[in-house]
Amino acid sequence: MNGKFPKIPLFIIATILFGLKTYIIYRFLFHIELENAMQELILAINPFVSAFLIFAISVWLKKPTSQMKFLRYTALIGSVILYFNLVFYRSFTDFITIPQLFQASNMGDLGSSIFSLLEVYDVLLFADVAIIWYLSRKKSDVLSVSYPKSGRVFALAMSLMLLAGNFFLAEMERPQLFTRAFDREYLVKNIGIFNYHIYDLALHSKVKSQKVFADGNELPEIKEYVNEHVQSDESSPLHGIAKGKNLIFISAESMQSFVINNKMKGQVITPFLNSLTKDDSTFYFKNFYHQTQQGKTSDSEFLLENSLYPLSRGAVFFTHGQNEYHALPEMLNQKGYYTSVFHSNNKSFWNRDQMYDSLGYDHFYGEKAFEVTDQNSIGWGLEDKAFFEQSMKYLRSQKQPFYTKFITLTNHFPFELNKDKASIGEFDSNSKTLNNYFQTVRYTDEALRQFFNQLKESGLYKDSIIVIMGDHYGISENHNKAMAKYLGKDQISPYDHVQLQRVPLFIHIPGYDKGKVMSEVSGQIDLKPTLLHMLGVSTKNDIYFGNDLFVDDRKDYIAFRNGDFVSDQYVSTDGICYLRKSGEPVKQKENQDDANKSENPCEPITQKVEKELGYSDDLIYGDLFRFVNFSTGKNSSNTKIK
Ligand code: GP9
Ligand code: MN
Repeated sequence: MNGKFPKIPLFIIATILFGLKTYIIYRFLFHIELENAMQELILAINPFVSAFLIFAISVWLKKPTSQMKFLRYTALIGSVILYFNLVFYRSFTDFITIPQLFQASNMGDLGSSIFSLLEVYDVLLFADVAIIWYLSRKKSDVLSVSYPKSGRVFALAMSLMLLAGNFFLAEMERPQLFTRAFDREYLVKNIGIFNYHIYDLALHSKVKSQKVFADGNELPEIKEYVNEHVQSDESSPLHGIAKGKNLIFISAESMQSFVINNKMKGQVITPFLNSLTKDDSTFYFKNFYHQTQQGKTSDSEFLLENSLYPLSRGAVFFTHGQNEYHALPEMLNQKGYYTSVFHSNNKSFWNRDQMYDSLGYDHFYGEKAFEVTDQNSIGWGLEDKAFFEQSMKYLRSQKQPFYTKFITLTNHFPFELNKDKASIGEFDSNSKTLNNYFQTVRYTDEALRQFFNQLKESGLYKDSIIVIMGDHYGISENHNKAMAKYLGKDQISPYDHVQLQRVPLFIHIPGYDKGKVMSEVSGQIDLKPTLLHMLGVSTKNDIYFGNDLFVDDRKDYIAFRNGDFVSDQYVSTDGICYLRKSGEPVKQKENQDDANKSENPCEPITQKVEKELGYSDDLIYGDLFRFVNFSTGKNSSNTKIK
């Protein structure tokens, strides 16, 4: 009987069985969204690649019994890891991260409901382990392998090649998958859950070790710098103007300033926002810049809530979601505010679920809080009009005063909209992206008008201030040619590119009548102190890198994450210093020698920018806020390292 058993090595059988099981779990038990055939393919391949990678290690074990033991225990451990993730997923629609594993509250939540998360058919998920276990015990003599060294090396080479192939496809499908690290679901669907855990472990260890070496001694220097060069003691004329009022903040997806008060083929693009620029109750900032990097929307949120810079690589929401912060929601909570976010997307996207906890939000209304149907969704999900409409019932029942952040979605790349919902035509250029953009921008503009009306109807309007901000650019450099056509230019110069990073900012104060268009150079880093001061909250002991937008004593530049900047007089980008008003490069003396190098007028500001970015990074990497007692402003030396 033994002799007739087909001689397929057990590590191959295990690869097939375990790979298949993993695929079934990915495909049918996790709700992973697959947008195209390529994603389907990657999802089908990666379970087998991971399984082969692990099981093929067994060929290095000489004794058949050791090989068999290795295979059955690896299959068991792998299955338990998968199953834990599945149970966790059923509760949180997310994958386990190392910090979450040690976060008592998360596991506590699971503890009470764990039995409701188990299904009878789950037993079947261990069928492969049972088969592998049985075969490894009964057929060890025929199913073990004894390869010469070359065979073993071949198996290893094969594992690595498969892995490289998988990573290559993943990188093709989702460029910068690893550096941007924006979503666990993307990672799992592209590289598999086991590689994801390894990645998570590596990231976690890196973050942890940077933290361990920080002890708070860096703080006095940073504080001294911000006190001297950034933060101002000047009191804002609008200090306390909205004391006790609700703060409604709207992050307008991919909204850039170039559409405001502008036309496309003779059609007004944003009639509602245009009307706000002329409204007495509104301050409109026309030289306001986004300062985001790879973390896109999440970076803009980070800037808003903390007045710290996002990181130059990766999304700080993802990499430092466990840090101690002293953020806008937390500070407003302390003043009796109820704080929440409305955003109809998966809660784990950009690691928002974790980060919002760290920022101190009371509640996050994610995708599940909304009724999303085929009729009311497109592209990234729920359309903005339905989003605001459906949010009203929650908003009305919130305890006041509240700070609520809304994040819109419809105006997201690739700017899709059903034709019957579009109020203006398309642009015509070689870029479908730019052609579509105007329609979705208009759609969001209409959704905002509708929301203002609903706020008025609900009675909330008069007790609130409403802030609308574009989160980051929508039209990237890839569309420069089309953009030049739209703007009537020959080309988009580096200077133009910087100017295109302007996003609109509106601060609307019902009942106020001295609003105007503000032309100061300003950026997302300025929001936290500005809004806190308007709500009458002191920022005396706080550490931040922006300025109140209504005081005169401001640092006169806005730093971008890559070290470029815009100041009152200059724009510095690509190592070239331009005059801000004219866009002309600053003429430097010819035959410049070392002595007059400092005559580049951008240079002193560049140095300040680098210093500031470095300090902000130090605060984040070292998780230094855990050493600060913000009620006294003193260092608290006895804070334990988390
Ligand atoms: C997704 C939304 C858009 O939740 O925030 O993200 P983005 O791609 O703009 O960062
Ligand atoms: Mn965005």
